[in-house]
Amino acid sequence: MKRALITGVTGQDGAYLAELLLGKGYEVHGIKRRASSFNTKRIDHLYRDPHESDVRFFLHHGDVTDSSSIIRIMQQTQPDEVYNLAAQSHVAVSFEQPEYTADTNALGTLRVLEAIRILGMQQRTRFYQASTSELYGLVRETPQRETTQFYPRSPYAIAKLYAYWITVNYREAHGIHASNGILFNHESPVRGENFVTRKITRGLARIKLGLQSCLYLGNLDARRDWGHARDYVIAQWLILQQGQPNDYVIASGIQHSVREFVSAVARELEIPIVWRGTGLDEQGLDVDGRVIVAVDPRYFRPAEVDTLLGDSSKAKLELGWEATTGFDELVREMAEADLRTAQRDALVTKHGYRADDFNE
Ligand code: NDP
Ligand code: GDR
Repeated sequence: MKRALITGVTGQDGAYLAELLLGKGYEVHGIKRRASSFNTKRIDHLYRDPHESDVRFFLHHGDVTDSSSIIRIMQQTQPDEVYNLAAQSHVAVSFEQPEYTADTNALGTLRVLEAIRILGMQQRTRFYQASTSELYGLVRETPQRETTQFYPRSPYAIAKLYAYWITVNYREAHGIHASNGILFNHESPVRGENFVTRKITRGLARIKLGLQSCLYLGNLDARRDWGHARDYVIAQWLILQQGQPNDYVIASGIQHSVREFVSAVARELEIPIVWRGTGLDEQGLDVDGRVIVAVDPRYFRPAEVDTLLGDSSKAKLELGWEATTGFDELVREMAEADLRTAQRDALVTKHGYRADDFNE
């Protein structure tokens, strides 16, 4: 039985990856952070009482800013594969917490690689690094591929640049099977609520049911290459199954603007939107002329990544990987999930309770 260790197991990708690996018969160990409230909502369906038989999913308290916890967990679990997904993953937040972001995203990666080296596991343990299309930032070539020059535009991306290169360095210097997946934006119904796609599906679903009056967004002209997290974790696994370590762009190859994402969700939820204004004064009005979407400059970033579009031909050729969930299907799945949650919240509110009282 293969054994995997996932840092960031409580996040969007961690949850999909743990489910994928358990389905493939792996024993899966995940690192979770101690928090004052439950942070395992995305993986609770996978967790079983350790007293039951045939339990293959285990959680360990740890933090990638804390070397000793990483070394201890690595030593205890002796994984064949390590997926380093832990990160302060919000680009806008990284401008407010640049030092913490660097500690987690850059040095955190170094600490995981060092744990492999210190414990002498270079020959046994394969390493996957969650690299990102944000490395391309101010794009030098379209579409972006593995050879495109990096130009990071945020503390988040600059920390991830270090993580990318330290992964390459440990491969070349210490012979570790260490690879980067340069993943473009990928989303799902369990995407964090403050990333733009989920903010839109959740916001418009709540507006439809009268739980919220307006959705405030930042740059509606930003263009992204959006795919589904379920497809993208398959690429993460495939990368570690290759004979040789390497770096791969993982993308859908299709690009949409934030405004187009809003329109697609509105269509799906049958809320007709008319757009008025341009840039700062941009508004989306419903059929009765009410403002249901508005630009709030507070969501603009000090330096923006305007456009990203990936070319994953190398992954197709060498891994046999392709994105299978299209944009419309992604929008539908996310909008339907948030509509169901909004319907439940509306019912609870109607009966005089607070929706939060019923959230697990
Ligand atoms: P999430 O923000 O959903 O998950 C991040 C995970 O990292 C959470 O489990 C979080 O724990 C954990 N974490 C944060 N800080 C620490 C720390 N100091 N020590 C240990 N764990 C920590 O991100 P995604 O699942 O969307 O992304 C996974 C990885 O892939 C990230 O590294 C991200 O930067 C990268 N990436 C994501 C892309 C995307 O479009 N989703 C695209 C390209 C790269 P907690 O739950 O306690 O907060
Ligand atoms: P991104 O994702 O920064 O690409 O990073 P996000 O969804 O936060 O932003 C995408 C684009 O939408 C614009 N935008 C808004 N963004 C947010 N969050 N909130 C808003 O209200 C809003 N309005 C407009 C942003 O300016 C941006 O241009 C994600 C993360 O998952 C990273 O960890 C990952 O590395 C990259 O994707 C690939």
